[in-house]
Amino acid sequence: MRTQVVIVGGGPSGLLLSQLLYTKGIDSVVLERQTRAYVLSRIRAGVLERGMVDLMTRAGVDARMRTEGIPHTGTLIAQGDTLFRVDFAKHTGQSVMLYGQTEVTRDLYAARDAAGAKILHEVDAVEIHDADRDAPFVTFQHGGSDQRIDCDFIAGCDGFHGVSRRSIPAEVRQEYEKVYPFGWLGVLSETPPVNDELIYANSSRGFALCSMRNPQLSRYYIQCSMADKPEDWTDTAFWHELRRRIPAEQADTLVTGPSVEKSIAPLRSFVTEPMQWGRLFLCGDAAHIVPPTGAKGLNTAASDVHYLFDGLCQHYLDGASEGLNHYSERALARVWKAERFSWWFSSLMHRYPDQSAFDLRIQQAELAFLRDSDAAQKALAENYVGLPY
Ligand code: RFL
Ligand code: PHB
Repeated sequence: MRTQVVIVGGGPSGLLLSQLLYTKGIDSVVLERQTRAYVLSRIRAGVLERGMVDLMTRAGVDARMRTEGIPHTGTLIAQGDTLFRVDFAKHTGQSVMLYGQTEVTRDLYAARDAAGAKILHEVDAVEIHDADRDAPFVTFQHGGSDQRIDCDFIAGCDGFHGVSRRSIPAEVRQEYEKVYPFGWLGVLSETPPVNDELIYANSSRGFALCSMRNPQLSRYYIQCSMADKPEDWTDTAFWHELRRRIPAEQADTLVTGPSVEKSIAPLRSFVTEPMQWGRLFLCGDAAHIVPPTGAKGLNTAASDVHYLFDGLCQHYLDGASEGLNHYSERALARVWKAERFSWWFSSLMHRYPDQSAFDLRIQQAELAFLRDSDAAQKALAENYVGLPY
């Protein structure tokens, strides 16, 4: 088999790239390790930046997002029982869109199906060959047989545990990592959200976040120990703890119900450099991870896809190599700003096991500064709605 671009990984990065390439007549094949049902069962990001919304529009998959997504023009930050709002619209003239990653993925699958795209599920033993030469190829197992696809380029969109990053020789790669000493316990419940905007809460018992997917589906998180297992937390225990971490007024009106999903995510900051090796380009979680505070994971994956799509269009449509040659620098310049913001927002909102009395006072002072300073709120708003591509 032969194609122009082999895309390893059929998560949001891989599907979005393949759909964008299709709009320009560039051929691709997507190789996904899991079943489609499994990919669609993962509950992950919920907030889309303007750049991601624009990419969905360019890919022609924005119709349902436009009717079912909920634009948010601000967010609430709680410090104990006090609450203040950061107004994105006032500070940036922009908003974000509440629309789940699961729905983004579902819309992309529908569009790819309609176009008769080649997406192979349940592929195994994917290996990338000759990415540093002129004629790369990918081998894998599918449906019980060994297969090979020759291509011009390979997009490594296979997430943090994928094969693509590890295909770049260790001596070429530089990795930067910070692991946080806690996780997020997330619950999805078929209950109306406690508030019509998100609430990020810093409490003496640890961080909490009130988010949503739609007017009847809420997503809540609490900071937990990495030693915890989801099954350690009954629904009753979760709701009790959440109530203790959010302001009394919201705790009193919180509607609870059975969880329809419950999981624990670790918090990690990670970047690998470079994001390109010969004809192999890494996108999204394959190249970097952010802690979820600030919802930058999926959005940073989207900006990578934008730069790679731009480079591939230049190559195939204009015969220019500039975009592909500078992919890694362009993507990393924005990645590191998202890393900085996610790290800063995480540091501001969580309780750390080794936090001294001094550290706590500094955290409180920083929150007070954010509450009282227009300039500080503008900086948060600018990062939250998404830095320009
Ligand atoms: P994904 O979504 O991990 O998709 C990668 C795909 O590649 C497949 N794959 C392979 N396929 C073929 N061969 C192999 N060897 C393969 N190895 C892996 C996988 O099955 C998968 O389908 O990466 P992508 O597309 O770059 O998208 C990135 C986003 O998914 C990610 O940044 C966010 O979801 C991060 N994230 C969150 N971000 C937010 O902004 N807000 C959140 O609330 C939020 N919650 C989360 C998250 C990530 C989590 N992970 C990774 C554990 C919660 C969790 C649990
Ligand atoms: C979510 O709705 O899952 C969500 C929202 C905002 C975040 C992280 C996760 O910062």
